[in-house]
Amino acid sequence: MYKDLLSSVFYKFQHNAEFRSYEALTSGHINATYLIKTEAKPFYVLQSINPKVFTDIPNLIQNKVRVSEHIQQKLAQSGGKFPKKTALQFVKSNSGKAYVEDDAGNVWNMMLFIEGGTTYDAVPHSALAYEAGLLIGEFLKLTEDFDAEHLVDVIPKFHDMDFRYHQFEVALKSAKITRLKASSELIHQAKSLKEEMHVLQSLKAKGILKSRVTHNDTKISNMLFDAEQKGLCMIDTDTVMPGLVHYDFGDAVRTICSTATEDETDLDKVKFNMNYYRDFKKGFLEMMETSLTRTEQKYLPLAVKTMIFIIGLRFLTDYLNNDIYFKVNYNVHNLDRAKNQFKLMDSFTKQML
Ligand code: GN1
Ligand code: MG
Repeated sequence: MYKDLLSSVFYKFQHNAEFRSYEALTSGHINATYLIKTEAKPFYVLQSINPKVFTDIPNLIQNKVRVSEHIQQKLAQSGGKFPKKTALQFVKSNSGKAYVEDDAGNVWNMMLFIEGGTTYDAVPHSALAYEAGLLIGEFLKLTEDFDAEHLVDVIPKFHDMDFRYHQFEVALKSAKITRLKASSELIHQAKSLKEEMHVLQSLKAKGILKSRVTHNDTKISNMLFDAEQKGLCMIDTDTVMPGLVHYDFGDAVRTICSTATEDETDLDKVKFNMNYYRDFKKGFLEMMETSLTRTEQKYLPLAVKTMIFIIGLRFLTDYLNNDIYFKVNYNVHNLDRAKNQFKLMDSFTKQML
């Protein structure tokens, strides 16, 4: 059945390919994504965007397409200066649009599948942390001359601490007693860190830290590497919007420097790997050092703590709200994810700040 739906959506896009089979790509928490296998290569990636999370899907897709085209152009003009080899390529619909709607009103977009690309859920060794630093640094470098004004804020205040903290406080008021009890320790920690976790936000509000084009979801599984473990491109650009460089730096470190995945429930396994941090930062600064102000550089370590905190806080808030945002596989999945993030933050703080 689902095959029929995917096939019918697939043929609404411009190509001469023949649909053969599909595979669900399940690593994301938000959208539904499928690899479409065709009779001959290239294969395609077909994705339906979650309308509960993204309310302005046409503009979301336009953001992604524009940024990808910009990167493609820059790579073509750079004469091999950048190690990154490619950017996402979106396919137009038969009527020339960037997306199609199915009969149920779901909105789909499609990309060419990048052959030979691999993603990781955890970093296996230091060299990959360094390559990841180059890759995200390069993404920011290649987009720094793209006018962020041309991007629509698809999720306004996405990494805004006031907004996320307010959502947490609202959730506290309506949460079930059982869920409040189960998360009481984390709630206490979140409250005690409130002030420190607003520092970046207030520097932004004062104009001391400036917005630029940012990816906003730089977890390791959103980075594509080739067979030699060199960076190919950043994927999942749904949240490309104006933001602070700290968001992308901190969010990348959050998953790259953890000794376990976000879903690990054995907290003894969750630690912050300082060697990976040094190597990631080295790669990142090789690309970005000349673009960053002194103040921006000074706040990179705090960005790490802040981004681990904000994602942990969002998992906790969603747990308190009875799991209405992130996909969950079991009752305390979001609580486990929040505990995992708070443990990681603690390990980072003890070693670094
Ligand atoms: C979500 O797109 P996906 O599932 O990789 C979330 C990110 C979180 C991430 C945590 C739009 O990312 O902000 O960091 O989960 N994306 C959105 O794994 O909320
Ligand atoms: Mg995402």
